[in-house]
Amino acid sequence: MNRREFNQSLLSCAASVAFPIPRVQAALRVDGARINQHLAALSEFGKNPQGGVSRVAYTEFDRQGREAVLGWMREADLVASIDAAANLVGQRPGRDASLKPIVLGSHIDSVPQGGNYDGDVGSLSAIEVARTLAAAGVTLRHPLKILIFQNEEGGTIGSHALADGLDSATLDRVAQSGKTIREGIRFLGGDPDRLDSVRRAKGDIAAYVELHIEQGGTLDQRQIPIGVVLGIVGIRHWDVTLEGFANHAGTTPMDQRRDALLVAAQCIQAVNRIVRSVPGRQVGTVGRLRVEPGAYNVIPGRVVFGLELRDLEDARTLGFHRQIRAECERLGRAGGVTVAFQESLASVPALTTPAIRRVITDAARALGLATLALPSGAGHDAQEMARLGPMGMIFIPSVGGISHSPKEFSRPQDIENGANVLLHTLLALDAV
Ligand code: HGY
Ligand code: MN
Ligand code: MN
Repeated sequence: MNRREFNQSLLSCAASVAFPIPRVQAALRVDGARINQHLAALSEFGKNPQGGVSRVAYTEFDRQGREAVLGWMREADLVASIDAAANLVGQRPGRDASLKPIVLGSHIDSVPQGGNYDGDVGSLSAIEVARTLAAAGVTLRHPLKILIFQNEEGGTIGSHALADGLDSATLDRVAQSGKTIREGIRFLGGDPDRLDSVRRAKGDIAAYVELHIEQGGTLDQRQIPIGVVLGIVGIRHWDVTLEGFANHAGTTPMDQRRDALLVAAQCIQAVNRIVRSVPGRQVGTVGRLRVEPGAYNVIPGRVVFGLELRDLEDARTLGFHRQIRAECERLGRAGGVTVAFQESLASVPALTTPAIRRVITDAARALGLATLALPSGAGHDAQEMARLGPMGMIFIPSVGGISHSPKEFSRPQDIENGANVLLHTLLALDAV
């Protein structure tokens, strides 16, 4: 079956669905080849020799990638700008200026040694959706806004600026790049002294929809092309500081030490034991560890490790935290080491809007694509945007369930499918 026959078959299928959009719009499709070309071009900014990218927020690579995205926004006939929080903004008026905007978006910053798809697929697909509408001469009823949020990986910072503002503790926090968030916002062309200008309130948007790779393996294992997200986990981070006593490694007997790293190791074991002690999808990770003074011949006197806990219910996350903290304090007393927890991130879980889930499911079905409803184990800007209005998320498969890795990969056809579902979800939401 050639492409024209394929589209004709889909058109008849679309007509059979209770789809409130005009038939000519039902036939619209994105240019999947262009999305995949832009993904390849974006992957050059921060490219790693082993594959993937280190396009960490607030680095020169991040800034260069953003410049490319601003250019693609303009090619899509969007008015492109940078807001005070340093988010990239692409907008186009609708036929009815009294309506609130429908927002599409995601991010293009990556973790160190990350992949070429996390955030990038949703960002470039959103721009392609706008370009497809412009090329077809379709003006939506609602204003269209595309937001590429800054520093999603550092704690959904750009979207948090809209939904809840950024307090001084957050602005002064040192990000992965080594810049403070305040310095990073300036570096990317924002103005941390004018953050009030980006603050939004509940009801300021008509809807937010984000396309993203699943980052887990469910869709790939079950060979289902589209995921309809049920909800997004909450994520909490703590910096755990252990203070023992640095001493000579050769002259200090084993039973007279206050070894901060030994107790930290016992605490990390406890994190794993406690999080796995009850059934559920909760996860707990220690991904960062700093040992001082960090020499072969000195007993570690000070250790700081980063604790992350995630669950769809915040109360469960806080329950695990209480158990872990009590156990670490007990281990500290036994080892002559003090233990202090300092919370550094708290993003609350967000359920998606059932009506938008139905629209996404119908859009996929009209395109002949099977769907599966599933939760997101990854955090997203969408959970911040859920504070401002109805929210939905569309997933496409991550091959092997790999993400935050140079081996992260999504198939070009899956990317095109996801972008078409995003396009038809937007058209359906605009029609209501
Ligand atoms: O860490 C996350 O869950 C997301 O990829 N930032
Ligand atoms: Mn992401
Ligand atoms: Mn990520």
